[in-house]
Amino acid sequence: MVGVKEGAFEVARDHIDTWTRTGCPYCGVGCGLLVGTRDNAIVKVRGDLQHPSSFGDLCPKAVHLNKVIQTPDRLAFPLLRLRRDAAFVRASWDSALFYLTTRFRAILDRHGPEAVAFYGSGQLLTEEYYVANKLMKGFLGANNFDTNSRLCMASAVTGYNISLGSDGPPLAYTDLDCADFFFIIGANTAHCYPIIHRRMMRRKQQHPDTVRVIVVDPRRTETAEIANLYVPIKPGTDIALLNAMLHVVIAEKLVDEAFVQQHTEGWGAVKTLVQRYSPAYAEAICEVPGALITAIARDFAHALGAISVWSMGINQSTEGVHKNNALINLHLATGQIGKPGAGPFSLTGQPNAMGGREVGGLSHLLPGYRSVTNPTHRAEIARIWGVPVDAIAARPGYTAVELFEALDTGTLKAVWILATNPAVSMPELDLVERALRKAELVVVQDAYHPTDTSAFADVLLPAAQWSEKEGTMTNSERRITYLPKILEPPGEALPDWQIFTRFAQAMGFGASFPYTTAEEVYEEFKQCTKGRRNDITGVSYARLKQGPLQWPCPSPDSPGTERLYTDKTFATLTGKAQFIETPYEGAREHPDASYPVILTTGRVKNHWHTMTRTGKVEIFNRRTPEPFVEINTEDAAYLDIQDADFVEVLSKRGKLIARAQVTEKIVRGTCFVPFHWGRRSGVFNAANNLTLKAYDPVSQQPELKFAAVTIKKVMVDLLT
Ligand SMILES: Nc1nc2c(c(=O)[nH]1)N[C@H]1C(S)=C(S)[C@@H](COP(=O)(O)OP(=O)(O)OC[C@H]3O[C@@H](n4cnc5c(=O)[nH]c(N)nc54)[C@H](O)[C@@H]3O)O[C@H]1N2
Ligand SMILES: Nc1nc2c(c(=O)[nH]1)N[C@H]1C(S)=C(S)[C@@H](COP(=O)(O)OP(=O)(O)OC[C@H]3O[C@@H](n4cnc5c(=O)[nH]c(N)nc54)[C@H](O)[C@@H]3O)O[C@H]1N2
Ligand code: SF4
Ligand SMILES: [Mo]
Repeated sequence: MVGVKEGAFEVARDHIDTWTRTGCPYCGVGCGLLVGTRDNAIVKVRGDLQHPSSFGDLCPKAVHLNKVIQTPDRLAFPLLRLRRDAAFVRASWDSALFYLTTRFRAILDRHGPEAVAFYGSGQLLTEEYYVANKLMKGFLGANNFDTNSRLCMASAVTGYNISLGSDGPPLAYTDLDCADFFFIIGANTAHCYPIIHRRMMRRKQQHPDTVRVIVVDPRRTETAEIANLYVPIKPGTDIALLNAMLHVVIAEKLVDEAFVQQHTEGWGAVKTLVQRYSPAYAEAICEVPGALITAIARDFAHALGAISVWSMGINQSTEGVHKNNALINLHLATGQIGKPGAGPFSLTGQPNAMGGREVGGLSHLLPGYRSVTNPTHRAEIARIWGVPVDAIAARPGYTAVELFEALDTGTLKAVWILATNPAVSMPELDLVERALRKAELVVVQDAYHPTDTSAFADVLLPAAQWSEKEGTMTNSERRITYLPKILEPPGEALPDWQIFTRFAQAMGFGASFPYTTAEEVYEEFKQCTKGRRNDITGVSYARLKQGPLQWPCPSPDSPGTERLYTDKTFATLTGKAQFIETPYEGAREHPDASYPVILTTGRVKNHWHTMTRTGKVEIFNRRTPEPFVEINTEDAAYLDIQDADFVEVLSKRGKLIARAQVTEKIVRGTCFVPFHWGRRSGVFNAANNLTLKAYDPVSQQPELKFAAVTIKKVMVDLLT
């Protein structure tokens, strides 16, 4: 009887009133979803067959979205406290905004515009970024709007800019269907970009004799299962490998001389530089056998279409920009760019990291791929915003790490954190906690409370999240998807753009922030892209409701653009792509006798970042219930560590304690810890207790993939 009852209940629960087309709120693959709802609740999520980026495919994170949206820990009302040791009390929006304007005005009056900052996220909708960015850069007077994209895509942005003259991944996913060489370096596509991964896998399965896949990673991840060749590399040494590949290309006369002559500059200097990177020389640095390096270089150059696919294993480094440039150098030397199935494809992690770059969501950028340091760019944006040219500061604002350092030293007084959880995701959590404790004012705008970061807030603002608001996002292949509002948000939660619009109005900037809908914001932003690389003036909500579009799309009758640089004219002043000298320098911290092991960090299948959402899905927690430390089998034997033993990992910054996963799938001398857990789950659970804040000098992206640590076994009874 019970069974029948439950069965009946299942049928009733699965009854769906409406299916709505939307985009996925997780990763940058940007799959199209169909969301089945009933009574203001999501019942089921399916893949959207009509979405041109995913054709109905989706991964478990999206399938289980129905369990993460309407939860008891949703932040539904503004909460306020006048002292950090006091309990939060509920406030109306009016009183919360009144409190915030009073505090902001006082800080601005006393300390000037540099004393306040917004810290956002690649998970905001394009419209939301735009409003927050405009408020900070055009009206509050400093450029202190940075985002977690600084921890994610900053090196790729800078790499593309320097090498090709503009940001923007040049490829489309259709290129994955016609490439015959995939060079996956520093990306775990199987776990982090499952639908792109499946697409590459399909291509290989269909053409097993002609398509080759190479995976370069210090860990033999599930991604390596589709590889013809897995290349175990010592962390932090990719430049040596890439320079040596170029060395082989030159030595074996595989350079596309015509392409190099006609479409590039700077070849001579790079040619000279890589002379010393013989495969044997590189082998001594990256520990990849020279013969293997030669073989990969040959395959790369001989391929009809070679695509390199990379992500955080390349970007999150003190040499992240040069790693990007070194990869692009290879594409330029072999002419593997601007034709079907070829090119350097940086995968974007967050669902709208691309939109963030388009609206200028980093502290040195302005909307439409512009820079705050460029006077013409400032003038163009000032005109659209209706402010005097000098209203936009010429100096870049604080970047993510600088922002927390400035809170720590007291130069920065107030921070408004939205759609990111820095108390888990930033390097050197001691610094982050100290900074947040010292701050005069911390505003946290999130969908949930408590989070690791909300614990430090004075004011908590409830954000409507995915499915509860409308707007747009751009995925890794420059494709914009419209996401409609499907559900009512809980309590008084508001879309992020509305919160900033109301705050701007309360600050007295109402005339410049008159928005009543997300579409009005979008229409204004669109004007900022006119004539720019990421021109979307031909894209309207009405068009997007018919289906997603790839930019540039400069007129209403433009079908959008599948692939960039097909005419081999690059975005530089001369139209030529730039070869960049990329000497190998190595990671900032060196293992030594006290800290002999290299730590690298990253993700697991199905958990999303700081787990405010995926942490609510039972089967994901069952699969990965707690942090762990991957240790190489031989290292473990040497340290007398058995699988599942508790180990202590210590760096100069702090400590982590977790179970060991002893495996041959990680190179010797290296360990790996996922970063999903923060201190709220246990002080010593956090990978970012160990990481360091050192960053790339140009992109200012911190080194989250390399720290020196020591590991030892701990007895559990000593822990209790
Ligand atoms: N399941 C899941 N998917 C996600 C996310 C998530 O949290 N969970 N987050 C999304 C976001 S925002 C991002 S940015 C992407 C990140 O996607 P990925 O970059 O693919 O993920 P990571 O695990 O951070 O790192 C990728 C790989 O880099 C390797 N690596 C480390 N050091 C080096 C090195 O020096 N050289 C090389 N060649 N490889 C190295 C690691 O071993 C790891 O396998 O994933 C997106 N997708
Ligand atoms: N050690 C180590 N650290 C890392 C990395 C690593 O590889 N290793 N990777 C880095 C990278 S690439 C990234 S992208 C970051 C990610 O790190 P975070 O951005 O800190 O991670 P999330 O958990 O995605 O945080 C998003 C927050 O926004 C909230 N939220 C969700 N939807 C909305 C909304 O619509 N509005 C608002 N206001 N809030 C919302 C969520 O509840 C959550 O608190 O981590 C970085 N940190
Ligand atoms: S691959 Fe990424 S975008 Fe596609 S369903 Fe999974 S998480 Fe969402
Ligand atoms: Mo990311």
